[in-house]
Amino acid sequence: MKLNSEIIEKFYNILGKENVFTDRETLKHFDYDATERHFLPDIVITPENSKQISEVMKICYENEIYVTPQGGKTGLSGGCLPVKGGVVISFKKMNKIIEIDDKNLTAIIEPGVISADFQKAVKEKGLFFPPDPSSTVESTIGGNVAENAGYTRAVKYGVTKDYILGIEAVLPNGKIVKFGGKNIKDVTGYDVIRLLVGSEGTLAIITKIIVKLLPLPEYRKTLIGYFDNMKVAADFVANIFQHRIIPTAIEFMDKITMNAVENYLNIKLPEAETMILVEVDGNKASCEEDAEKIFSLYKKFGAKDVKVAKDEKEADRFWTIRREALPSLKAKGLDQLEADIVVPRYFLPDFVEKIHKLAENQPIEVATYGHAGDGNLHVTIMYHKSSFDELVSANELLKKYYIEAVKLGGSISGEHGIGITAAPYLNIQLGENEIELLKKIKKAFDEKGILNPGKIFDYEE
Ligand code: LAC
Ligand code: ZN
Repeated sequence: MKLNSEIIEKFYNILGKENVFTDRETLKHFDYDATERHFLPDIVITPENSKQISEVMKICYENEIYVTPQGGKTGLSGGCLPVKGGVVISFKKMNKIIEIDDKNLTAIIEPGVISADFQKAVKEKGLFFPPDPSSTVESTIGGNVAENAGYTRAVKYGVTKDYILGIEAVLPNGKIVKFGGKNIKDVTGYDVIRLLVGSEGTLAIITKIIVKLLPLPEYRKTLIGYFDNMKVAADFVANIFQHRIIPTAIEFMDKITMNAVENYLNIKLPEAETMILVEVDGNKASCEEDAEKIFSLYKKFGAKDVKVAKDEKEADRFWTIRREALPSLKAKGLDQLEADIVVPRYFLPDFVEKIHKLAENQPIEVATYGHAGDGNLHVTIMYHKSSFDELVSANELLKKYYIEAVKLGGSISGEHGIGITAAPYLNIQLGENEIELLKKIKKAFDEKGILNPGKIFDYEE
């Protein structure tokens, strides 16, 4: 059913007029994410608490109105896009850090908290929340939880799901549920928390999050180096692990990405096939020791321009080169398809080689960068939409990449989610039985299919 004035009136009563928007100008601020696709919602609401969301959902459930939760709009798979219109729930006003408990090492936060703000708040207390995606200054914790965001520290610290101890959520029918708490251990009933984390806002609307914190590592050491051969770089990476060192991050960028970063940041990088950044953290002595070993491994494997950051400022400069990969490629101004592929870590160079081979003789440019330590690479296919040939080959290539990844035992998404961009390819990785089970789970939460429709399954352009 479409929204009508009677329903909007009810929203005014629940939320107050100041939290309900129907004018086109405002709606346009909520119609996109980092995929740069646009879908206009019919109405945007900015609730202030879970009770209001519950009341709104009861109305939407009864009237079968589509609802899409939305965080910082930095997603790369379209997870927060209202592809079928309806209501967008923005968490702008549910952005409070309710508590940082330094005795239990936990925090309670609302989903609209900006990741970087939370990072800062815990750091000030000498604590640490490892999940910190590249989009940290804009993305919200709720979005990170919904997408089970990865980030650069996953090699050592795991991904977002490893830090979520408790969740409060509103079901599509308006009922409020709570699972978990501050406990490190809890096996009561099914692990609904794990199910909701990474469910891309399709099962329930997360309204409160309890996270686990760690003590802030006292020290970090960041190194950067460049290789002429990606396979050698992979052997270098494997060797770090063989020396029983688990770095905090191992990041890479190929030549095309490096060139884009050079242009975007107006800097000069060494001529090479690939850049590898390695960071270790922990206590000072062990960091120094590990950094020394890693430095000699860079050298042993023939890397050039190897540098160990002298101080925090220099470390941040190394990180900027890597963090700016995505905006630098976007700045090239071409149409893009993006894939967020994972393969077992050591197969990464074989896969990158395959990617470039498949793109040979195509009127298309393909760049790769990402998290070498996780075998997680972001593939950016750049083309001109206006050319039918390029459009067709870009889409064919994307599909081939997914097929090759799965052949290697990989996955079609490591950290960006399936959303709408990877939805047409879900059956490359999952079989009929698996998809059937996922659909039953969706139905158990959302029998009318009103919550975040068109995601993960059956998306059609
Ligand atoms: C990154 C984002 C795009 O790794 O996932 O920079
Ligand atoms: Zn990434």
